[in-house]
Amino acid sequence: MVFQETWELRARFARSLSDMYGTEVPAYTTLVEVSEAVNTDFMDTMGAEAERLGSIGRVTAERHGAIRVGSPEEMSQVAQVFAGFGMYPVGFYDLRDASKSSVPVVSTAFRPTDKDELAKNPFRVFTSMLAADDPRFFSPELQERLQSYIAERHIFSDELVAMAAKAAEGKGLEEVDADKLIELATAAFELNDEPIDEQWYRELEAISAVASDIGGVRYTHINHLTPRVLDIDDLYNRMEARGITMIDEIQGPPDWDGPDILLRQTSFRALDEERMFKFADGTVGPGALRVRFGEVEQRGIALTPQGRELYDTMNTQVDEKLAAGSGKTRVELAREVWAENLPNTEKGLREQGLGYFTYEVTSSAEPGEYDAEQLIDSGVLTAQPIVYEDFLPRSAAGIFQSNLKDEGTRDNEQQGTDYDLDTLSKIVGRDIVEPYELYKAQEEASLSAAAQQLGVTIHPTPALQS
Ligand code: OOG
Ligand code: NI
Repeated sequence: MVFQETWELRARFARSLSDMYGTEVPAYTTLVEVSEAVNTDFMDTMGAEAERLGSIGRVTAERHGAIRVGSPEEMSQVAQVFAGFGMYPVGFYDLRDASKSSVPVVSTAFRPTDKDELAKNPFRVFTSMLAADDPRFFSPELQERLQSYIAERHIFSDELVAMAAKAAEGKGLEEVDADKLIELATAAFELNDEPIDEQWYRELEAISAVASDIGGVRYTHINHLTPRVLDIDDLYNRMEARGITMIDEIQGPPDWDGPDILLRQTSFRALDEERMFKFADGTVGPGALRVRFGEVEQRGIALTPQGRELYDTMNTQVDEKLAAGSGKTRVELAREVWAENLPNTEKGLREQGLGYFTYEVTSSAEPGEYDAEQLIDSGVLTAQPIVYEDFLPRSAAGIFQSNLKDEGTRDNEQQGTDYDLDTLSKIVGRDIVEPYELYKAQEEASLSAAAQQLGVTIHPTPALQS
């Protein structure tokens, strides 16, 4: 019997979902192939510098998934499943207001939180819960039907939840149990071919395609699986060259003359998928659905709260310039705004406290007190950027939105239901961590280890002063 540790379970789970999704959505396999080619070529051109934001081994295996659940109960169950794979909730995203289309969900991402676990396998799943109780989207009468429809389904079996709990408790599983866990967990996210109640599905779809995708069927499924590339502009062009139409723009930061920051994402549009429907007259037959798509991402440096504030301000400026109408595209304007506002070197980001880094000792120092930057300048320390492991609400809303056929409906006269990090934490059954706390703790730990090793005092970097 071979014991499989948590990270091995997580790596197997990611691989198993990827294999399953490749059979369901063949264009995903193309996306993975093109991503791998982009990464290999980028390595060839850039050499060691290519791995500054993650080893090629990690990046090649790296995926994020997206799933959508229907109720607090399902959210708490899925959290228990992910805990078995060492994936914990990080970040709160309210997509109801981040988008002009009707997207009635609140979300978190389940992911490893420890840097060594992330290095072994960083699988993360963006997980959205339907806000069925939000009166802006659902009338009291519909809300009741929707909630009882969802309450009757059983997506995560007791056996799956129990096996995941055993994995969480023992920090891994013996091989036989591990096989079972992977099998059950993969099946829980597989597309089910049970005929869909046409009337019910279309009733919800008229309000929001996201609502029908979640609450119009008796199962959940992986909505997309996203590989990571080292050069998303190259990927975008190669996909278009292959005749796969991508959404109009790459979401997030522009391609610019400076370090990669946060997260850039793009996707190809959801494809029509033939599924079986049960019609009002009792007959069963094929119909079209359009929910699943392919997404790809490039990751950059994690920003501090000040860095993030600057990012948001720059976005607002770009929006204003775009609205003012200059004939330039969003990306062209963004490049200009960035060049004016954001330092274009890692050193600049560090000095202004905008990004997070870890520090490594590369030579010795005289006893004394130093600023980290001083030690870097004199070759005692080297700095490594901390990669952004999370998501961006605006990009997430953009991804949802670009894949909806129409905007759906929402009644803004009604008062929306309150959700925040605390209410969602209670639902999840575990404290949702703020991303900043994890990055900050990592920078702090590396600086205090360096100080100890050198026998000196290092003053906190600007990133740790807020
Ligand atoms: C999730 C959309 C958000 C991302 O990468 O920002 C997302 C969904 O479509 O369910 O996956
Ligand atoms: Ni995604």
